[in-house]
Amino acid sequence: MTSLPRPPRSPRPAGSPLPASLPIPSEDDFTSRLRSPAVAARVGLWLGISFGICFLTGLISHYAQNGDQPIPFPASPFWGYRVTQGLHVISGTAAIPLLLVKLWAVYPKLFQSMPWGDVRAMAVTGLERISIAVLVAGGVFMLLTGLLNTAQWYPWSFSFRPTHYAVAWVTIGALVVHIAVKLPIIRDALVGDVEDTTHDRPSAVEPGALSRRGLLRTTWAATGIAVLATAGSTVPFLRNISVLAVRTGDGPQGVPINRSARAAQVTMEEGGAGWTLDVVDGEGVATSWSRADLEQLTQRTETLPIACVEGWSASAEWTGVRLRDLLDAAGVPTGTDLRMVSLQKRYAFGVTELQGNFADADKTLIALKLNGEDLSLDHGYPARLIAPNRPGVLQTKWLTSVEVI
Ligand SMILES: Nc1nc2c(c(=O)[nH]1)N[C@H]1C(S)=C(S)[C@@H](COP(=O)(O)O)O[C@H]1N2
Ligand SMILES: [Mo]
Repeated sequence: MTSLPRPPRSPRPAGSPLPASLPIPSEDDFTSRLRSPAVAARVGLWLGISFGICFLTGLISHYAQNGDQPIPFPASPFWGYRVTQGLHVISGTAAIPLLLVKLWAVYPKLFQSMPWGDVRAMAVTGLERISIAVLVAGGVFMLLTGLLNTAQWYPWSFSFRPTHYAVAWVTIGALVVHIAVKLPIIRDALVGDVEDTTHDRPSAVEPGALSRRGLLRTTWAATGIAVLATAGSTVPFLRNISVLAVRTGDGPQGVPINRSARAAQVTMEEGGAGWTLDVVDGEGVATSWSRADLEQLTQRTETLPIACVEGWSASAEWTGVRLRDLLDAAGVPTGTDLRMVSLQKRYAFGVTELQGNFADADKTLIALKLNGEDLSLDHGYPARLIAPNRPGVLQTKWLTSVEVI
């Protein structure tokens, strides 16, 4: 194709306070024909799909962790949360290379000049730019905080979950606005050929280091590698190639550990001879069980995953007493919400709420054993909660009492 003559650089408005030497480029200084809506729309389509999956699975995770659930989060299928949270982390990971390429492809727009003089056009352009600024800032914030969360690193002082949740809504709102505004171009670009130049900036005429198809193939490959490098955290057969993943199965008794007994300041003595698991109702302690008492009761074995909100999950075989059996012995009616209280004195999650439908589920256990051995202290000895379809963070270890709310 013949390259078009390079259009003149757009003049700065007279009286501009910027000294001529400041190297702020104009949109027309970007000449690569790779930075085209034909490329941006294709990468954007997959980025939008990733954001969509991430948003929906994030809503599920947020709801599952809410104390207040107008419609109770279901206790089945037992693997549901493992799948949705796995998808959440995988789609978020996939979005990182996609967002980088997308931003690279549209970067020149940052230097687009305003339609000075035309008030209406200025208002429309201004609003559109604000929505893009919100979208970019929100998207980067979501992916960065999510990524650091999977690394269990919290270099900030705000509370992760409410902040990640609030910014998610803002980001998705800005994304919807962005897609609505761009829909005609997106549609044109996606039905047309990738080499099509209809919507290109006039200066985007120089061939890049790659062809457009080459750039897209590289992007899909980078996305695939990013996913494979982390998905082993949650997809068992990928664990051996997932170099960046917390390996499923690493850790004592074949299950990783998120917070150790040491970090939670729980000692073996506390779970020793004097330990009991008390069921407490409005009138005080209804029943009190030592570990030996619990071992005398009917033992059940269930295969259930720990699905950590931070992205890893691992399935294991848990043995112990059905929680409903203990509640029946204590005369607690079905459908009762409970507070699961642990020996832990530091940090959050020492106490969690268990909705009635979870407390009553057949698979919900007070586990005493993991994969055939007594629980290790780090896995919650002497007794821990393990319930189906429940975020890992709420599978309370080192239980000491179960309280009726
Ligand atoms: N008491 C208490 N229980 C807890 C935690 C905690 O910090 N304190 N961490 C939770 C988290 S975040 C996860 S993912 C699971 C992990 O259980 P595991 O260490 O046996 O794999 O335990 C949960 N139970
Ligand atoms: Mo977790």
